[in-house]
Amino acid sequence: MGAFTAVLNGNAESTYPESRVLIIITGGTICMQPSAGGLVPVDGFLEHAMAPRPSFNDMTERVPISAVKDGAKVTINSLRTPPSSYSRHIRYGALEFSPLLDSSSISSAGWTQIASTIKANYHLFDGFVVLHGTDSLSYSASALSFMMEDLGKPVILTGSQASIFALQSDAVDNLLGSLIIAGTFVIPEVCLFFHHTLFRGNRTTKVSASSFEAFASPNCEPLAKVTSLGVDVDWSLVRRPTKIAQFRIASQLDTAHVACVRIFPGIKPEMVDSVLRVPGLKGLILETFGMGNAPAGVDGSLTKVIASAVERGVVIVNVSQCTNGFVSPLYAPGFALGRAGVVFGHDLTSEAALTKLSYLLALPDLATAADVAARMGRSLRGELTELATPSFCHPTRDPGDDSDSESTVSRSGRLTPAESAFTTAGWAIAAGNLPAVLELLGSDDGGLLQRTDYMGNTLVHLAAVGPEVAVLKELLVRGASVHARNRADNTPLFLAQKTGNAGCVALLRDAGAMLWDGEAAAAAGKSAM
Ligand code: ASN
Repeated sequence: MGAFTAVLNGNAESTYPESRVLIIITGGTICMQPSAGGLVPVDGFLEHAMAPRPSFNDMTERVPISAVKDGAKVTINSLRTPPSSYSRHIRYGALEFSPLLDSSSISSAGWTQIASTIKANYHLFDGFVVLHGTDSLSYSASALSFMMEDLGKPVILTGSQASIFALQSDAVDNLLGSLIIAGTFVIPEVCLFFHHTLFRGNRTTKVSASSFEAFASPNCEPLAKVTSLGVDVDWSLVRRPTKIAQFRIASQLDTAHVACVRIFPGIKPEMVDSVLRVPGLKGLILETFGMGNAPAGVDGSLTKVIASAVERGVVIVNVSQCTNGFVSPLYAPGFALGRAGVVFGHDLTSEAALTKLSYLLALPDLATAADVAARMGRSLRGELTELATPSFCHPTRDPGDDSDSESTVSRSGRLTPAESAFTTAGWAIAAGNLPAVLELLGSDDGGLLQRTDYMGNTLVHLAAVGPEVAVLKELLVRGASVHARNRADNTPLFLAQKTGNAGCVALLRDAGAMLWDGEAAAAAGKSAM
């Protein structure tokens, strides 16, 4: 049966490859139903909400898949979507929290459970979708972004404003969009997907209690948007690991010794002082006016309270009550806070500031408050804009010149400069010519690492079977993914292993690459590229 017929029928003979995604269900409105005591989450989401819907289930044979639950290897039911416009099925299984929660009850224990579940299943899936209530979704997305280090696969949090069982709901769009993105694009960040938009999770804030457009990312453009034409990813914004390191998690956050105070006109210094003197308090998020201003108090009494807490070792972080913009010591009140030792949180959201502080306070290697304060002001996961000075630059390209756009290729049939750079890089990789590869990468804006050849091979696939390990290393430290799959569904590690390229196998493994159970065995005797 041809691929075209398979798309129409979506049956078992489909020739399209499958990605694997694990859905971690924590609760939230998306899986709620009415009860005598109000809306409550109900279990069995995969069977009751997804299996009956054709967009989530192409009705082919159910294949049991492996997963890890509570530290034990288990076999779970899976379903798969019909092929997407990216010619892939997404096969997925689900692990449900017990009990399922309204997200107002999710705290650092829940974040630890989500992060540990992803860590335990990391080698078994291409991406992860976390179903979560919307109320504390931005806190969880921010917390998880800090807990996950050298993440190489997509982790997408989503939920909905109305239950999936309601007639009119945003649930199907949010869940399907998350599944397709997690199974199609190597966006190695903790993201939040809502209302057709993929955000960096730690930049988001819930802006509506009822609208389907519930989240905003006021200081960072979306990473991707879903349109009628597909998913438009802004690769220039996507962060990628640039270290040769394996994925790991920080399993604890210290939310027990932090607080958040919102400054208001007439706030009493004693009030702030009493919070700052809560036994064991180590950090405070101060939500200030505008660009970071707070009243000094009579004779500078509030400033003194703050300075004295900083001297006692409390880390105080200044963030703005405005959703858009950043804090700076531009005005005298903000300047005074800076002199009192308050850290400027640039354009951090309160959610990101609070969870980042909790993360840093739990790190064993940060000994002093000064160490924590220094890291608070720097970007760890793209959560703040380090250079928060307004800038202006003229467009560098003549608007009439579309010579490097995708559309030019299809119209003229000629190779674009980006395509010929990819081809040249492919030859240089095959020849093990490191200087030539370096030269091409040096003049590239990151687009080369995203491109593929007609078989879906990235430059990492090509380098994995090339003669020069140093070339592969250069690609990886520039943020190229070890997890991308080509059209034959193979990763660079699979190809390196198949061709017996031991140096590349070792380097790819050091950089976090891994093979699924049985993948290596399945490779034997098959043409890979
Ligand atoms: N109260 C719900 C929750 O956060 C709200 C929602 O999911 N839309 O769990």
